[in-house]
Amino acid sequence: MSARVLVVDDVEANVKLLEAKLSSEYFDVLSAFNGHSALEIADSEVPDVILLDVMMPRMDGFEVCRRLKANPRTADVPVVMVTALSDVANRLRGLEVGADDFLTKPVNDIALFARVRSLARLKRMMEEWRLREGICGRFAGHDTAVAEDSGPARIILIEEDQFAAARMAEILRPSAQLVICQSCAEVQRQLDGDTELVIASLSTPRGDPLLLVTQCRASEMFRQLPILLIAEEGDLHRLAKGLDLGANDYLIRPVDQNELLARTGTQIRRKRLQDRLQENYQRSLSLALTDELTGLYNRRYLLAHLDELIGRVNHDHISAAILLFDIDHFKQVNDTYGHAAGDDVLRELASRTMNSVRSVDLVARLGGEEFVVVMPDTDSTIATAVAERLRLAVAREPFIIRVGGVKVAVTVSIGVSAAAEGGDCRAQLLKRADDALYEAKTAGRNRIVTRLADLPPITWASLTQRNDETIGPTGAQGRIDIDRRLQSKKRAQANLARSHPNSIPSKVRRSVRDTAHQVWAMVGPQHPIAPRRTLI
Ligand code: GH3
Ligand code: MG
Repeated sequence: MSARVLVVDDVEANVKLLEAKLSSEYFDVLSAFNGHSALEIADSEVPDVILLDVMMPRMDGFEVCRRLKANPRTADVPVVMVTALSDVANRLRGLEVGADDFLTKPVNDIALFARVRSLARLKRMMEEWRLREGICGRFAGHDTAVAEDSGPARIILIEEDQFAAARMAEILRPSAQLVICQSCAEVQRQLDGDTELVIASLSTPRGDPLLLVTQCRASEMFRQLPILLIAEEGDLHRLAKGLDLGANDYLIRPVDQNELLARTGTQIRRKRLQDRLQENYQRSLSLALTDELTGLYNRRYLLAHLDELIGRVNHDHISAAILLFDIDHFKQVNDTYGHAAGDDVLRELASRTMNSVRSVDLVARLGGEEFVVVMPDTDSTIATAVAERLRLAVAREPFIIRVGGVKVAVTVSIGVSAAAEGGDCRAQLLKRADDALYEAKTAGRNRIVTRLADLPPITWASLTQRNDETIGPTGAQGRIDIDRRLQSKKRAQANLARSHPNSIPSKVRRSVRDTAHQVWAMVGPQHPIAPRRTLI
């Protein structure tokens, strides 16, 4: 991964040295020689990481860092303070103004590269979540409020040295719920969805903490779990490996109390922010695609789904049918029992509908008191039978209104239509179902009407006919077009053979089997028409 790094130092030789080191590892390097130009470049270029010298004339690194973190454009850019001062007071001051890490001059290459890579990775991930949250928030029409950080964090600590473990526990306990483990295997048992941080000593004799880092990063559940490594001064190689594998931060022994508190605090705040962004994203996604009242899919999702399905009907020659239904005299329910009672009826209808169809069928609220069921691999005869089952499921038992427990008799009228191969589209399919629904309403309600397309049915002859359409343009592109059409036609033959074996003249049965094998060879085994014993 290449990252853009801004190097800030008033001594040109220092800038050149870091520039050379970073460029040799294929990082893209920007440079600034004072605080003011650093702020300008950071604002306009938004780098992935900033390496910031502390001692600079006019504006020192602490002030630059404070301003970077106060600017919303640069607040998420990780800042590494590069300093000759390794004393605790300066480190703490850096953490207070929002620095993410420190490197002490002369800068160790391994620590530098590992740090920059790990921080750049973190920034990109946060950007991705913020972007998704922003888009989905707009899409779903709600704003993304910041959740308050709350409660003590659950931290797992792997530390074989009991004295060190007890000391760390004493420091962390007031703001954390600490679980101390003696081995990596014990950590695996203790890890759960509530864990917010793992602190792992690299010198743990029982199990390899680096393996634990790899395992967490490979698992869906713990991919985002912060891991803080504790290393000895002489263990920098393993530490760099750990950071490369995905550990988030580290502490060098002897561990300073305030640095431990500051670094655990930063990781936990990040994890909570990330969880919030992820939750908002998922909520926005579901708000954008589902109906709030009933929990069913909404119109937007339904229309996109229908387009997709009709594409498959036309291309892969599967069958599909829809039911469009509407509550009879629903206005009277509202007028008699109130709007809240009407809402109860809508919710109960959604639930009865879900219980009347298969799990592969899609149930959506088109709007108001109008609903749609989309059924793949279903012809009009079966769809009409499902419609009757649904009509009875609604009419058989009265609906119970929550407030007052009143029983209300509800019925629905249903229009049924099936998608026709050879050029049907979403609008026509919905129009036919809507016409059928209108007919059911005018014929007296609480009934089903099925309306089919006025298109010639697909026959074996129409599929085997060699017409001019299969002979496309010549040349390489023409060849590809023809291959695609033949592929589609052969797939259609194979599907017809599977769904209606009796419609095939016996003399072509052998050729169909060959066709199925040929198509299978062309489209690969992942395609559903892979030859089956039952085909012929
Ligand atoms: P028909 O048998 O011809 O369908 O008659 P109807 O009364 O069901 O149809 P009409 O179109 O006259 O009335 C539909 C009513 O549905 C009017 C509207 O206020 C109500 N409605 C639409 N959306 C909601 C909703 O979300 N909640 C509630 N409670 N009522 C709704
Ligand atoms: Mg109605």
